[in-house]
Amino acid sequence: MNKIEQLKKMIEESHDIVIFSGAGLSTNSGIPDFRSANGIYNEKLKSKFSPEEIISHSFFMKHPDDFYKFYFEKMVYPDAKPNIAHEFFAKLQKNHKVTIVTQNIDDLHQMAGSKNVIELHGSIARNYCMKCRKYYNIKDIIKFSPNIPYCECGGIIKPDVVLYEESLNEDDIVSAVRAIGDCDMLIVVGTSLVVYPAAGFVRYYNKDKLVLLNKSETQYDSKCNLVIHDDIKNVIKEIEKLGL
Ligand code: CNA
Repeated sequence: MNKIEQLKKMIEESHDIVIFSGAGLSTNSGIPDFRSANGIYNEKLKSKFSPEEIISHSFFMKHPDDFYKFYFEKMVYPDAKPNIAHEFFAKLQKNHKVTIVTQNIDDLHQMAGSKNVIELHGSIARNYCMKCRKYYNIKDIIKFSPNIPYCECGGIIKPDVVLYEESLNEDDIVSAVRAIGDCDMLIVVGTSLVVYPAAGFVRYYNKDKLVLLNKSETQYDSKCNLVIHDDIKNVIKEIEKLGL
């Protein structure tokens, strides 16, 4: 049995599946990830600050103008559409209980039709005034690009995205850990597994169907029951050819 056949068999034998996704899932939608060769961390930036510095809480508070220049240019892709992989994971819901635990902030799982999505790092789709808490959607704030979006009350609008130095939402942590601990299959896809605490959640999986679908190696490869190092779109095309 080749690896794709093994993956198909594991999926068919599972009732409760968690998809743990990262930025690599959305590169085929035209959104660069952070750590690939053509990812945001390896680009030559105009700014003297590193991406890690810029997308931190303290930087946002001190330099919202520089933050938003970077954010609108590098992190917000309002025209991006779900790709074959988002769609495949959404279709899995027809015959399986599927929970998506994502580190992505791009809203593409939901746009593909996935229902049960835990967004560990928040979403670009939601934005709140820091002064009066008024809600704004992405279209509301993109009008201001590349400048700071301001609320009617004069307050600065902040994306509901977990920046470096900020904590993850407690309810999301509990839900993610519970889903991973309870599921019978965990598919980790498109993530370098280096951003904590999210990456550590994989450790709560305790059964024998831990699958890693990622272009490059990760620190968890040796702990997985099945590892496929390929572009996720090739994996999905192959498994769909087998009728899944
Ligand atoms: P990362 O550290 O950039 O790792 C991405 C991983 O995906 C790498 O190991 C790549 O080898 C792999 N990869 C890239 N393209 C593909 C592909 N087509 N098929 C298979 N594997 C691929 O990103 P992580 O998600 O691990 O890091 C977590 C950060 C990235 C989170 O805080 C996110 O919010 C943040 N991020 C999100 C987005 C998004 O929402 N689309 C984009 C960029 C960064």
